[in-house]
Amino acid sequence: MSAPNKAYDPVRVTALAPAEVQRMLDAGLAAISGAGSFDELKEARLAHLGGRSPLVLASAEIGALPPEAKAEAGRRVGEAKRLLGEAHAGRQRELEADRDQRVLVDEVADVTLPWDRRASGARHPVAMLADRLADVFIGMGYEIAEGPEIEAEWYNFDALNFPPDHPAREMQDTFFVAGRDGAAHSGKVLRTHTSPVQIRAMLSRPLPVYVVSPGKCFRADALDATHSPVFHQIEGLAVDEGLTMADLRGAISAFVEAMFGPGLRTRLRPDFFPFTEPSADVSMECHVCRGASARGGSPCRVCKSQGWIEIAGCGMVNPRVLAACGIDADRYSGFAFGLGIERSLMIRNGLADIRDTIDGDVRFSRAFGAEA
Ligand code: FA5
Repeated sequence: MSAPNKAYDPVRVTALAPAEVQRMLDAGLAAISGAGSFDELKEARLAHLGGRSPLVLASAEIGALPPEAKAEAGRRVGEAKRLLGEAHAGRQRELEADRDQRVLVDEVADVTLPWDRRASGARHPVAMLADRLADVFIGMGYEIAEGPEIEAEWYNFDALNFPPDHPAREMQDTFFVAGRDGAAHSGKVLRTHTSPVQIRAMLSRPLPVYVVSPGKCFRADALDATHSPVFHQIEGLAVDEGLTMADLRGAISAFVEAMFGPGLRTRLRPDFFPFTEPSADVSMECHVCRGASARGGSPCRVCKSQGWIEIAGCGMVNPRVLAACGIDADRYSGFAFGLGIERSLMIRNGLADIRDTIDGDVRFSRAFGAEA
């Protein structure tokens, strides 16, 4: 602040002259009324009413005026500040009203719009069936076991008693993983079935073993209505003292009943797998015609009027496999079974083409329900 003027000095008080105060007031009012946003209004307030604004700086000069001019200058500046303050408050209210109006329009919720327009995802029917199949066995006391999809050839073939020249090892059936140095074989394959998980379970778990293992498998099969190069199986394995084919049959019947309802007969016919002895293929009575189509009833699309549907491969664990896993085959015996999940889905839901399960068309999945 300047020292009080003894003599009235018009130069020193130019800032407080009525025309100058009026000019500052007009500039402030114009800035405030022209502010189009809260930020601009804040800027206008700081520029015209803030501590370093011309009006506030000028008011600091009032003390330097001769007494006879102080009161009048004080009133003039005070009035200008009051008017600016009022204009600021008014503009603030206008901007707030604008904003509230915009929010009402922009954020309006039309409660009449359909709430389910955005399709919710659905789990894939193959994944749902795999869980359901596993649940049936978990209910019987089995545990879930897992193994890698890129599997050592030893687990996929050797430990399962596949001889070195077994046709399943041929390039046309198996995807071999190339070696790092360009070698044709790395000793690894994309597992061709879930049976290597049997070996992993027997090597890593204490006896007795009761496990199921759902998972992805790979075969160099051409894609057609019933084959896919990538598909799923669920494997079951029980190793305990005194297990027989009757236990295997009981497990399979319980499983068929849980999946397809009571009263369907099951049938085991001799088959061959290197890792089971004896081996069998499992069929169940057709759950649609209950065998009637094969007894002269009307034709059945599901079992192709055979009356039976093949659902799995199975057998008693080959003692050589038990031995490869360090299990005393004189004391323990085991049974195992393996079932294709896509094929089971096709049987259960009357699908004609396995390709529907891999096309990724959500309309297909949705037909099975959007289970979370
Ligand atoms: C096996 O894979 C044996 N590991 C099953 C087994 C386990 C036998 C334990 C004994 C004891 P198989 O090659 O038959 O068996 O295949 C089993 C099922 O996998 C078939 O019945 C079929 O449902 C399914 N499957 C096989 N290849 C394909 C494919 N390319 N596409 C879709 N499903 C397939």
